[in-house]
Amino acid sequence: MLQQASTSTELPAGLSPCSPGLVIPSQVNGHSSGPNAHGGELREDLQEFLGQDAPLHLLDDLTKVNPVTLETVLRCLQARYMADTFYTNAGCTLVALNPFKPVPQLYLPELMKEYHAAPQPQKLKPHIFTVGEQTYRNVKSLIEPVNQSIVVSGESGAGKTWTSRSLMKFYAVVAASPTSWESHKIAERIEQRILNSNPVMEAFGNACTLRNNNSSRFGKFIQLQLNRAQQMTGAAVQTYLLEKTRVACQASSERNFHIFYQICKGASVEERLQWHLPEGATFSWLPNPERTLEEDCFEVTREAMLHLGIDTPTQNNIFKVLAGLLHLGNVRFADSSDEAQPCQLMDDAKCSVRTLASLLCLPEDPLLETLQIRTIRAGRQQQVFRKPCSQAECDTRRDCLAKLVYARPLRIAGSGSWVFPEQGPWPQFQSTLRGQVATAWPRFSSLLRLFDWLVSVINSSICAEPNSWTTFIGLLDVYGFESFPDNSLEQLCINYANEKLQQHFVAHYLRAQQEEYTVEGLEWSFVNYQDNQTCLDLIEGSPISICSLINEECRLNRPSSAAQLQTRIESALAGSPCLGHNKLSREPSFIVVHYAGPVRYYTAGLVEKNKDPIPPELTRLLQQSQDPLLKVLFPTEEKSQEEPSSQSRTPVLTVVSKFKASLEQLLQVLHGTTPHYIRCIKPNSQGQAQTFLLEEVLSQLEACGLVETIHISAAGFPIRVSHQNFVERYGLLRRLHPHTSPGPYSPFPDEGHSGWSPHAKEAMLQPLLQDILHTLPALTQAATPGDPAEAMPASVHCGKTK
Ligand code: AD9
Ligand code: MG
Repeated sequence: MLQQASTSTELPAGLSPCSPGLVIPSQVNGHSSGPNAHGGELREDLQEFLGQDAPLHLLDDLTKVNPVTLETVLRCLQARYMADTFYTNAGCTLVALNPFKPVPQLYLPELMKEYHAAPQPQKLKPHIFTVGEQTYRNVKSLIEPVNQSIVVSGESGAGKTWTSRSLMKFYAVVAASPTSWESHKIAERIEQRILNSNPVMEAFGNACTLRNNNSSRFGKFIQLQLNRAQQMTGAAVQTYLLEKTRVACQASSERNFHIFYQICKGASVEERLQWHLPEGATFSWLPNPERTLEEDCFEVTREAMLHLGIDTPTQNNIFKVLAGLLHLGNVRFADSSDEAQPCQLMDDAKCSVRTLASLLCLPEDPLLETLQIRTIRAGRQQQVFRKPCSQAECDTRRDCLAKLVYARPLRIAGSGSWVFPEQGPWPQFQSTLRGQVATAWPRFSSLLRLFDWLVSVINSSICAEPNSWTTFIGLLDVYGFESFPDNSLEQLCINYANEKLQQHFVAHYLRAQQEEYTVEGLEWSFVNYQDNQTCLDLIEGSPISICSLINEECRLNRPSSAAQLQTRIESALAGSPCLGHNKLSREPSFIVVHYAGPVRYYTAGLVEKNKDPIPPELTRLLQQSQDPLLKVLFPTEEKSQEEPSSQSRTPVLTVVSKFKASLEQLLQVLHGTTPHYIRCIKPNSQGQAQTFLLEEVLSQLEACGLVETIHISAAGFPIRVSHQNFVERYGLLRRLHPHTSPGPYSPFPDEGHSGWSPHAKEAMLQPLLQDILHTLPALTQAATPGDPAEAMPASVHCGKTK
């Protein structure tokens, strides 16, 4: 693609090379040459093309680059980045470059108010606040008020969480409600409470990875609820698949969830004593503790929890249980030479078991026995057999215990993925999603584990009363596309989610819009785009896909090696162009060529992770706990959900099948909204400011189809209103014309007979004028590529079909 594209260095129309202040900093060229992220030299064609200075950093809209090619777009973004301009319009999307340095002036409340107050925010510099404000205005649009959503995408570390956090702050400022809605809760404004959900969820659900020091290990869709007066009256959070394996297993150079470091670094002397966390203690589930991150601030988390209504004793209870998990990680077993005998504890682990038992309020002997011995029920009488576990099995049970406390297993039969509070103002939220979730509640109430329970508490603290909101703005911040040296089921799910979102974009924008033009009979030359459907077919398609093959292994419950799974995938899906050739790796693996690049997934442990098995003895053990929090998380009445009988005929629910279902739900919610897109771009993978690595950015631009988006946006119709709506809304403009007679769409009922007073007419016209003021800038900005002066107000299309 790159070779075919033009390498013209022509300046964009409307800009002259001698415009004042157009000097690109010397670093631009410095950074554009030299070794790239992959350690090689920059490709010659890029080097040649990008080595020249140009005043591109003043160009706010990529639809006006001339010509629109990957090179020109890249060059423009580079110039803007080096000039500290991080946001750029790209037709229907906003490109957000990660500054990798504090830019406080970009997020001041005054600036938020400026965007909010501007008659035409589109005329201000591109910003996420423009998108925020547009979305906010659309919700109350008189033409077609409809729920809105902002989909923030980009690879890991690109700035999605930062962006959605900043948007939440924006709405907290512009849509603040006048009073607190529930007096019995902590007397704090609802929007503050909503903001406080971020540090809590990030402390428990984010971690330092190779790609990002504050990487989200769960997906999040937050629904900001607005009343008729456009005030934010509450919010609801939906989370997706927390990477809970991290509690018990962290890749080298990565870390556990932030909260573990926070308690170890931030606890007071008394708390250290209570939680058995002496200064300098080492825990195997706390790797790289010497690295101090800004996310390690315990006080911020505690304060936020308090504001959300989680009082200090409850907090201490949570932290005590987490400290217990750290001690659990130090429980190690020696190999047993006699299969009939349980593995014994390593010497230094005895103390850990004692401390663990005391912190989790569990009886010590049954605790140890549960880790060492498996009980099997068999035969008609369901006789109980006890079998000592091997050393590896003991380790697996230990890890499983930690995961069981931290997050709810996804495969629990009968449950969906939406988490609801025990009691909460949910009916309206549910009705928004009617048919998808209604059956899931309230069965969840007994199946919450620590993370889900926290989300549930947050929801009950921030969710609005059923009748206090009418519309919502949804913010989607999922884990970004990732590729590590070692990728497993977690990365497969994460990248699958990103493929789904990319498909949503492709379907909604690149495909649907062009198809609509064809149906409408408009003159349109089709812009080709990269459709990721083939990759999705490979992952989730029917009848055979990677997911179905992994599920099949779980269903048949046959012992199959990692190599066998690789062979099955390779032979069954050999025809897919998105299945890469696995030549280099010695370990069994397969390669998926994602829209954002190829990723190698190792098959070892994949099936087991997909089953996410929970030995029933572990649940029973935790039900014996006298700890108040564990009693809530593991009520004694909860039983069969996690213990499907061996004779059960219900299909095995696996992690991927549950994840697939929750993604389908998410997409249905998104389809019911008007989506807005923000593409976060990571200028370099080292997280360095002022460093724009061309090839890294290039691959991100290629992956998300930005150039195609720009082409379609530049030549297309940015505003699409149904014919009926348009006539109803603007029909009266005919009347402003002296030679037209009243038409069927007159806004003044009975005109000509009742004699509306000029005052009444003015009152009725007022909203229309507001509407026009709101719409007009977008109309006039709908320019053809090239000269902005040739902006075409005619770029509004009143469809026949819509
Ligand atoms: V992941 O998929 O969750 O691994 P994100 O969410 O895309 O990833 P995140 O928002 O966490 O990335 O951003 C990564 C880091 O970039 C942040 O921790 C900040 O240090 C930095 N960042 C991102 N955006 C900005 C910004 N607008 N201003 C300053 C930023 N720093
Ligand atoms: Mg994130």
